[in-house]
Amino acid sequence: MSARPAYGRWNGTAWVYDSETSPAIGAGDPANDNSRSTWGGRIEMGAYGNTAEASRPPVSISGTAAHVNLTVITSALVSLYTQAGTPYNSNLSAANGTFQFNNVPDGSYYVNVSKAGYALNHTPVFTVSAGSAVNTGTLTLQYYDLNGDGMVNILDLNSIVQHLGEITHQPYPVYDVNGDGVVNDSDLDIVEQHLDISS
Ligand SMILES: [Ca+2]
Ligand SMILES: [Ca+2]
Repeated sequence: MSARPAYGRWNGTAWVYDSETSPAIGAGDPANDNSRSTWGGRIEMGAYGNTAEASRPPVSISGTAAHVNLTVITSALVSLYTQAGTPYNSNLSAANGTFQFNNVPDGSYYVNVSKAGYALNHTPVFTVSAGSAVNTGTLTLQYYDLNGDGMVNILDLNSIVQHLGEITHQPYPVYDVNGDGVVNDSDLDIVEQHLDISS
């Protein structure tokens, strides 16, 4: 059990990347049967090295969901899709807005973030390969359901009208949907373009 994996190994709390690669694998004890090694679910990596699956490095994709003013958004639905649009995995953003997908196979993907009352956002397609740790950065979402009744409707437009001209304040500029610091016609226009988005 002295051989290390080609790229990454789980040390109990995080993936560790060793500088040694294939030579260490080739030097592994031939008595170790690695033919059944699988990639993905295994944390205890006692045997590795002689299969493509075993030597595949872990890939992680992470990022943050936030409002346009960068206030984090918790419990946003974060979905990882293949380039072809096939869902691969999904998760909810954490209390600090972050999300992460681990052990993603090599390939091309995009990340979609959505939450009720918000317009969805997604990343461009990006490609991950051997040992990648991709951070998508902050994905911002526009909030349209201003009164929180589950629909983007005339009531939301009315609420903006009632606050027109107000300088917005932290932490959450409810009526300043485009985050430019003031409640204005631009906010009305945006919400109007997204009427009837339901939760
Ligand atoms: Ca509403
Ligand atoms: Ca505004």
